[in-house]
Amino acid sequence: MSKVYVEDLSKHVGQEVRLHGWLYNKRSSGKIRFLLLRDGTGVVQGVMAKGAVADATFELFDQLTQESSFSLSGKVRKDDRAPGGFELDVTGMEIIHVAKEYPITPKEHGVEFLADRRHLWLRSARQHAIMRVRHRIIKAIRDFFDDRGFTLVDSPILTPAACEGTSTLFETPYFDLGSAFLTQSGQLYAEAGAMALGKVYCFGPTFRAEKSKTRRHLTEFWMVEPEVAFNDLNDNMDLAEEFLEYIVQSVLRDRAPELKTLERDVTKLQNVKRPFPRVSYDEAVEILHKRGIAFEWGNDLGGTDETVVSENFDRPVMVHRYPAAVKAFYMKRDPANAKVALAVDVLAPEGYGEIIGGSQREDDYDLLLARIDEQKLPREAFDWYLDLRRFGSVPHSGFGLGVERTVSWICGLDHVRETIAFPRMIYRLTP
Ligand code: NSS
Repeated sequence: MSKVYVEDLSKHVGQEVRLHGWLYNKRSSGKIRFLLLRDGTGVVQGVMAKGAVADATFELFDQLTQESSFSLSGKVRKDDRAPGGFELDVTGMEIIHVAKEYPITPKEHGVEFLADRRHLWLRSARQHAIMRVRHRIIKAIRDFFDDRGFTLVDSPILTPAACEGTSTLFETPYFDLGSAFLTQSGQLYAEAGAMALGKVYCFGPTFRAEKSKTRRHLTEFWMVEPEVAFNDLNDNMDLAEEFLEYIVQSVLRDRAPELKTLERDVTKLQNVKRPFPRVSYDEAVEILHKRGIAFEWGNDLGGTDETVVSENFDRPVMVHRYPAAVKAFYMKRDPANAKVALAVDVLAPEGYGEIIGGSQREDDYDLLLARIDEQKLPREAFDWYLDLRRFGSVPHSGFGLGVERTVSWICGLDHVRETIAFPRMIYRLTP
């Protein structure tokens, strides 16, 4: 008898198969027992009739508690009324492990209660759907760059210095060398990669000791960062919009059932097609003023400001040319206006805020050195980075996309804590 997964049942109609999984639910009606088996690829109902199995097997039903592990053998039958389209006429069953009383029941649980049991919560249908969408997004990210001639050059996680400001660094002792810092972004190393390989990306976990306790902030999150030699800010925006369209359309195509489980309004995602609107920071400030918000030129856009700006559009909006003073040291100033940096943030629609941050990089040695000094960054730690401006410097650009914020937006979630299997936030390090 072949060992199969629920997702493959369509290939085995009329055949006798064996499934392994966990008890999702059960009920009995007269001489028939119904068992819902979930195996990670789907859920199928097993129908066990008295007389169709040995009496001892029929009695086993009573021992099965929620989340007990077991195997079912039976004949696959097509049934259009069944959730997955198939049912199993059970001929045999074996219990693998009887679960203790399972803490997560179909009733409503508080978020903290569930977060404390995240290792079990992942078995729930909603979480299962989110993890499947996340995986598809990550695959789309890799496929997009791999298909376009980018080389993956991963950046180190233990680093000697800050990339995105010194206030959110996680520090750890490092043998005789003093302190190491968990990376906030792989960008500086990706720039070195781009000078060697032209088009590169790095993709890995990044860390920010963010004091922010919001629905958009994690202390550990995954970021993908493409970096391209000879790309200017416009090329960078072209790449970002093609990339986001590709991700969203891939998920729409391949994860429709999951989006349905999540009750996501997919019409909002179908709009995510190029070209995306591009507005300058100045224009964004005007939008805020028109909406009666007392926003001062020179400040960074806050979460609420981003929401107000993005409400004007039905797809992601690219806000470019921010005041240089609120942006990172490595960004190139606009030759037409030294007050602004050649930066771009992509704001997701529906109030999801910034999902991409990027820029054209400062490629002039003297200007970059001046910025490092201005921001009181340690020169020695950046000497290797300055080398990129000493030896064949070229215009180049890149950006970083936060995976969790993207998952949150595409799934339509309230909080990033559900977008990653084991979220890390200022107030949560467990499980
Ligand atoms: O700080 S960023 O805006 N930009 C960078 O780190 C650049 N060095 C990227 C680059 O040009 N290569 O962060 C990029 C994205 C941002 O838009 C969010 O989507 C995400 O990273 N991000 C976060 N996600 C979750 N939690 C936190 N705390 C967080 N911070 C940034």
